[in-house]
Amino acid sequence: MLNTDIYAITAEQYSLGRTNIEVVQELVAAGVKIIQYREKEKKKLYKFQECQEIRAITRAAGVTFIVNDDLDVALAVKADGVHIGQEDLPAEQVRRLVGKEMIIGLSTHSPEQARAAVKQGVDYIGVGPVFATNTKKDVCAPVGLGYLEYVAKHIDIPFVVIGGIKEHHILELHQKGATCFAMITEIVESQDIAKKIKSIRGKLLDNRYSG
Ligand code: TZP
Ligand code: MG
Repeated sequence: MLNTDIYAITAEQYSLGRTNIEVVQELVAAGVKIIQYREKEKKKLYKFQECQEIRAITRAAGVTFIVNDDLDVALAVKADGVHIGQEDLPAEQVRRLVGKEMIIGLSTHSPEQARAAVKQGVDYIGVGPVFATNTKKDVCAPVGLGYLEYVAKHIDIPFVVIGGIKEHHILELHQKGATCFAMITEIVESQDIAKKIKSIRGKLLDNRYSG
C-alpha cells in the first residue's frame, strides 16, 4: 500500500484558491497513487461531503484513499484507510472499530512509538516531522534524520516520512532509507501540480541511477 513514492495530503488553505476536489483531480491526473484527506478547520458535514467525492474519484482511478483523524467519516465513505495520531483513540480500539481490512496509519515521533505501533498492529507509520513545518499546528519539534535511520533499519512495517519535506530533500531522505514521501505544501502550493510530481520523481530516478 505504500509501495509508491509520493503520499499526497490535502490542505485547502494552501492550495492557491483551488478546492480540495480540484487538487485531488490534479493529483490523480499526475499519477499519485495514495492521497490523504486532511482538513482541520471544516465541520464534519463538509468533510464528509468532500470525502464522498474524493472516494468516487480515487475509486475510479484505483488510488488509495486515507482519511485523517475522522474514523466515522472514513467508515461512512468507505475509504481505504484512516490516519491517526498519538493522542487519538488507541490503535487497537481503532482496529476493533474498522475491522481487519481497513488500513490504519499512525504518526510516530520516536523509536519507542514506532515499536509500540508495530505491536498495536497498524499497517504503516508516519515518521516525522523530519524538518520544521508550519503546516501542522500542534506539531512536536523536528525529529531529524536520526529517527528516519532508526526506522529504516529496525522497523519492519511500511513507513512514510513527513514534515517540511521539499523537493530538494528527496535525494538525502532516499539515501537514508525513505521510499515514500508525504508532502502537503510542497505539492498543493505548486501552481502546476503535475509538473511538481514529475520533478520530484525525477529526483528519485537520478538517485537510483547514481547508485
Ligand atoms: N504531520 C507531521 S508534519 C505534518 C503532518 C501532517 C505537516 C506536513 O506538512 P508540510 O507542508 O509537508 O510540511
Ligand atoms: Mg491527527
